[in-house]
Amino acid sequence: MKRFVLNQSACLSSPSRLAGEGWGGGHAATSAHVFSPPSRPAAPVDLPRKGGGEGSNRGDIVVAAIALAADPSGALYWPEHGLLVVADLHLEKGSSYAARGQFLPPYDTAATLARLAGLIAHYAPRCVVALGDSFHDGGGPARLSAADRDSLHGLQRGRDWIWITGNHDPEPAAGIGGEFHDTLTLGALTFRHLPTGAAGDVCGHLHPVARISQRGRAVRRRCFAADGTRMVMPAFGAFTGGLNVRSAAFADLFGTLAFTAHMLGQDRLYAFHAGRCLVD
Ligand SMILES: [Mn+2]
Repeated sequence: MKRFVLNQSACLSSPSRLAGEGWGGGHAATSAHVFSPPSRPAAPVDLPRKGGGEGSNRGDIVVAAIALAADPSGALYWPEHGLLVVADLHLEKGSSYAARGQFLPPYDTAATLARLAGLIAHYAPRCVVALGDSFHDGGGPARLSAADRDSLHGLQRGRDWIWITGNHDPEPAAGIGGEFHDTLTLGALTFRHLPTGAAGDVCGHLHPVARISQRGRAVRRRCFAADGTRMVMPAFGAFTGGLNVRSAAFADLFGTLAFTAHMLGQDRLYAFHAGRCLVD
């Protein structure tokens, strides 16, 4: 398996133009591999207050003592490295289904790229990491429309772009720019598609969603699933399905229900102990 260890020369080559004040951190990194110990403990999970307020974790999720800014869109930003991470884009899912005679709305790629463009404009990342299953199938890159391909290349201009391989897209593809790697290790964190349970893993693949009951009404949202040691990111792509965090796959990964579902809200995250989340 090809592994990639990020060093100072990669992803740290261009000057920082950090957007998104209030995410914390934000200073340009002087070393890719040396981290100060966290100045505060891991953010406690805020459970709903009586009356329905869900509580907010203000967007920071700690993994292996590193505070990552979790965006309500489902992306992750690591300010110290100017690193923006998105998982499971599943681009060209619509055209993949259409080729098999099953209709899905055809503009999923454009919609996903537009959301990604908004994030890139906001964070101005030095490096974007797509955490695997970036295309729904191996033929996806060739089916990109000219407009979508131009959009993608526009997003890549002036920054590094790393495609992590996934089970849907295990092979490097032509015409989509970027570099292809199976994993990316940066400091204490390893970005990979399939969860392994290892400390410091930031993964995708499972498309976590959480379901809770608020004042008698069930709410089901995509979420980050994390326990302070490892994280599973939500799928970023349009029209991607989700797997309930109460499914066995998550119990297998985290060992117990001692993890947190950080549900994606309109403009912030809502954190719930997994044990509070409902099964489907
Ligand atoms: Mn996958």
